Amino acid sequence: MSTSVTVLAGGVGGARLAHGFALALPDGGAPAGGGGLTCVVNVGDDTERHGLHVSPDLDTVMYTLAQLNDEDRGWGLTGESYAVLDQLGRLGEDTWFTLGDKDLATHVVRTARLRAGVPLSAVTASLAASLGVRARLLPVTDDAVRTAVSTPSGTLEFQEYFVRHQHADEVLDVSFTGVDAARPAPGVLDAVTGADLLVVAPSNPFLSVEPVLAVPGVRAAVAASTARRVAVSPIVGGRAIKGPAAQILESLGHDVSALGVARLYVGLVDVLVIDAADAALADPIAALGFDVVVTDTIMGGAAGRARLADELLGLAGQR
Ligand code: FO1
Repeated sequence: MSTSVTVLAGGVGGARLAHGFALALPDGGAPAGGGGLTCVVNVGDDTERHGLHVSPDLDTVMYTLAQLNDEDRGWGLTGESYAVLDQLGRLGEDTWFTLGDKDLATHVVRTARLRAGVPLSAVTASLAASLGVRARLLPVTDDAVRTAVSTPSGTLEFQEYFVRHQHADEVLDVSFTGVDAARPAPGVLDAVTGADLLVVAPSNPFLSVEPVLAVPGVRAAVAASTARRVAVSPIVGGRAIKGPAAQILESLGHDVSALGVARLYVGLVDVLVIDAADAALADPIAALGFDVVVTDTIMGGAAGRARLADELLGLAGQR
């Protein structure tokens, strides 16, 4: 029987590690005999553009698992063109959120199916299957949860903060509109409690991981899980691998280091995986009660992702 792995994922870091597991597990992580890969993905970044529902983190994971993603940017599809966006601009629409022609097809189909009453989890499953994804891809919730970022110049909708303002504003607070009334999507709680290995991806703790944990029932399911629970630090050598995690740690008063990340995950996971560049932090992190694994966490290409996933698979069953 193959190991069952559940990854709590945000955008690019989550997608790359999920891809590693899809490469390391049999049949691309397809569910079989209780094993396989499930990705539970943040929807706080979801947005409405030009009347279409866009789910950036779900799409980043889906395109990466389908090996269709733009590897340089980390998001979107490879080989894109922008004829529709150009024309939208000519018609007076804001075009700061870059939607490629092929990517737009995903949003058209998703929006049509949502409007017909199909839940986001079912829409996601069918989109992922159409693109050849074998692993299970679950939005953390079918309900509308939206991340709002409070900055000195006011509260911004997530993509306004992230893309339009290029995450340059100081972050004073992060909140999740709609989260109190949200319910976990079908399959999410079972995937969290029943996995052999539960992995918090090297995603932004405040913008990507917290909106997953904040959905009522999810944090408790992590606490009750019989899985070996592992987090991979998104901070290496005092810098974020990608995105604004370092600035946000600093502006919210945390240490900008793997130790600062570890303090956020006390009581949530058993093992903290840190990069070899941060080996000196292994002892202080262990003193917080974690088992610490020091390894190469920079997942450049497919081989690096599969190697890290393989190493994490070795941790399953050690609880
Ligand atoms: N990120 C950008 O930095 N600029 C963009 O114009 C942009 C467009 C975009 C369109 C579709 C999509 O699925 C993702 C897109 N992203 C873009 C990425 C996205 O804003 C972030 O990576 C995530 O929300 C953070 O995890």
